[in-house]
Amino acid sequence: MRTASARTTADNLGEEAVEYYRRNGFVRVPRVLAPDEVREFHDAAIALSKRTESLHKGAIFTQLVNAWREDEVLRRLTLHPNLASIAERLAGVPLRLWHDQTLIKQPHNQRPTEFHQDQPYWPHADSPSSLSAWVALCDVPVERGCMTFIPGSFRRTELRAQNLADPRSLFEVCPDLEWDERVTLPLRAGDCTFHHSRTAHMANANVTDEPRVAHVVIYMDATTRYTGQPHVVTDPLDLKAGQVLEGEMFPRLPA
Ligand SMILES: O=C(O)CCC(=O)C(=O)O
Repeated sequence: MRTASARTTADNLGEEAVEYYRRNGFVRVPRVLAPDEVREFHDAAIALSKRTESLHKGAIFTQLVNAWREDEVLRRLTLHPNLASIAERLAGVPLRLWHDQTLIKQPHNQRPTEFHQDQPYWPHADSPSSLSAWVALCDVPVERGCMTFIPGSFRRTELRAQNLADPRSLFEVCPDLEWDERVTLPLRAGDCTFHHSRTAHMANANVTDEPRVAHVVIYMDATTRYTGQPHVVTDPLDLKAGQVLEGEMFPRLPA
């Protein structure tokens, strides 16, 4: 058991963590949630996965998008002021919620999430600082599917979308990234990694007997405009290309 110590907040997060994030495009932040919160959010994520259909239909993960709209407990996690305050300190600009997703890798799922950048999937213009908080709701050692990042890859802003089901996709789009350093970050329950939306990342397969339960809160620059590109979050909304993504679906955070 890990000994209890203080939660990390935006106020006590060291300046070296902020500098590390700005240099590399990701950072590990321990203890963003208290242990009793982790248990409550973990159980809510598992319960939601039993009553909701996964958006992803393959074996990579069970993907529950905009869980905060479906479940009051997960809503508190997605809108969590501590997560949002740390995200804002790292990004250094005002943020909004873009969306969340609960991602569960089932026991022995056999499939990694392959290297990709997030931003090319999104219908976003004017969002240079968007980032994700990937929160571990259980212990996530390497064997359960923690994240691996390529430092500095967020500077590759020109790349077309990569396929997270194809292990060669990122390296076909950008061959030189194949030879860059990779950093793998196991997490204890309640820890978090933050990654910039252009940071190339992957997650291992879960080869353990327990599900890997992660909840990802995705923040965008408060000024982000809609491009009209198809996306599951924006398709049902009556939006016009060029408008700022704002309103109740995209609240300012921290509130
Ligand atoms: O958790 C995973 O398997 C992948 C997560 C991911 O790609 C993301 O949060 O952007």
